[in-house]
Amino acid sequence: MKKRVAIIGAGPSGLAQLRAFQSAKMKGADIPDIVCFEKQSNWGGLWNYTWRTGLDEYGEPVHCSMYRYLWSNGPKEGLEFADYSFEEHFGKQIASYPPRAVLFDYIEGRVKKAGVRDWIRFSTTIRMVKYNEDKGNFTVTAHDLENDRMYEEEFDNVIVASGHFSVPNVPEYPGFDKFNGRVLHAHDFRDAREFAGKDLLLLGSSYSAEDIGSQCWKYGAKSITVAYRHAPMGFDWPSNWKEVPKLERMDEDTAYFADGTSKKVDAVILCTGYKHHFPFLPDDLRLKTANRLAAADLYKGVVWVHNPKLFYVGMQDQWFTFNMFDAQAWWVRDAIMGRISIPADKSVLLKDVQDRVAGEDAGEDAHDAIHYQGDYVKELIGETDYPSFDVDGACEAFFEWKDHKKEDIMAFRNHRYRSVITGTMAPVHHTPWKDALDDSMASYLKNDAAVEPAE
Ligand code: FAD
Ligand code: NA7
Repeated sequence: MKKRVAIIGAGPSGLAQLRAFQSAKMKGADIPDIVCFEKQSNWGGLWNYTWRTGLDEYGEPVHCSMYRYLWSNGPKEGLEFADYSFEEHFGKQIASYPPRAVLFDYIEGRVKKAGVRDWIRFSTTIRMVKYNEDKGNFTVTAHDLENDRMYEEEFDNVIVASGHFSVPNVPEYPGFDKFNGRVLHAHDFRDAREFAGKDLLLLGSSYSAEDIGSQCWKYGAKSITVAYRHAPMGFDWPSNWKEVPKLERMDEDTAYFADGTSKKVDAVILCTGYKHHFPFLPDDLRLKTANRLAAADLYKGVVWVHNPKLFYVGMQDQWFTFNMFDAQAWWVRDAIMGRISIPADKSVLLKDVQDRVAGEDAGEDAHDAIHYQGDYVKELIGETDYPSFDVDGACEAFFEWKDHKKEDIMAFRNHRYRSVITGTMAPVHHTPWKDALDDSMASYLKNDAAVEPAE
């Protein structure tokens, strides 16, 4: 009997897993039967944009946390697939910070080429996964949303690739209930134009605060005030942008901060992060971790230490994204296919997790963190047949990116980097980011700048 493998989620991580198995099949391997369950009607995960917020047409929580006008927040040279370059997909090199639609097209291009769409059951939410001690396998309960039908199937392995930037962390502050304006979480933010001419308060000091604030600034917000809990982001912000210490309370129209200052605002956007949330997993299978590079309880960052037949892909905080998911997916594939053996002694698995946590904790800054995750990617790739690529070169792109942000936070997306896959330098984008209001793929790809050849 062939093994049966369930993959939960067809976002970049789940798609990496499908591509990993398909690539083994293409090379003649006898791969397990694969079923990928995806609750949305299309693939792409967070990159599959919807205008919807709250609940979808079936009453399911909307997965999407992305918004209109979202451009990549890091250089594409840090995430390029080693087996499918941007040049292969677009027929030319493109600028370094593509908008969402362009990256969606790129993600989709690889899996269309691989021909794995039939392996996915769309509009199907996983409701429960249980481990059967007697049979040594899992029972997966799925809900076919279109036909409103629940059913169970058994699998030898389950791979959780359901993402962890979808279920919002929503704190409450005194006075939110009295505030006359809108209070929303970044997860429900969709269109910056809604806030043109408004005074905005954002809570948080990480990527969402930086980018949603920047979007609102770009599309005409009157002012941006960002309240940080521990430390400010510290960029050289435009004149109508201020960082202030922690929010203490609000009244009908004013926010009061820990330094005694206050600001009249029209709306509050909670850029307060996300929760790892797996309502379909019982206690013995459910990952509980902080959003960090060394996730809890995952041997090699992917194997559930308490039951090594269960895997998680993409659960770490992310400098590297698509190429790290690939490294993980290739490794998980090989573990399932018996090409890599997982130590039977649980203490070895736990020690591996402990060492990874200590390794991350020993780092002092973002530079160390980038190297740490780069080394992790190298480690996994080194144990599989995923095409090796210049991971250190990708780290360099991240270091430059950090410097460019420090130089000018509203202009870092005007820079370009060299592909570590093809060696080609990206062209300069035709329009500075702050002036490029049209984020469509057609507009972005209208780039006729000459491509510099590889060195
Ligand atoms: P997701 O993309 O979240 O996909 C998970 C999939 O699982 C979804 O399709 C979901 O519908 C499905 N699913 C969930 N639960 C179930 C269930 N019970 N049953 C069936 N299916 C289920 N990364 C970058 O590289 N560059 C960026 O610029 C960037 N910007 C970002 C901006 C925002 C606002 C956010 C939130 C994230 C951003 N990211 C960015 C990081 C992002 O996490 C990754 O790029 C990537 O989407 C993660 O892929 P994933 O497959 O692990 O998770
Ligand atoms: P992050 O990176 O997890 O950051 C969450 C931020 O929210 C962080 O600055 C936290 O402050 C802050 N936070 C969390 N809880 C609170 C409360 N209760 N009050 C105030 N501030 C709080 O999430 P992001 O959404 O920015 O980024 C997630 C992904 O989306 C990322 O990978 C991007 O690619 C896009 P702290 O620093 O802990 O003081």
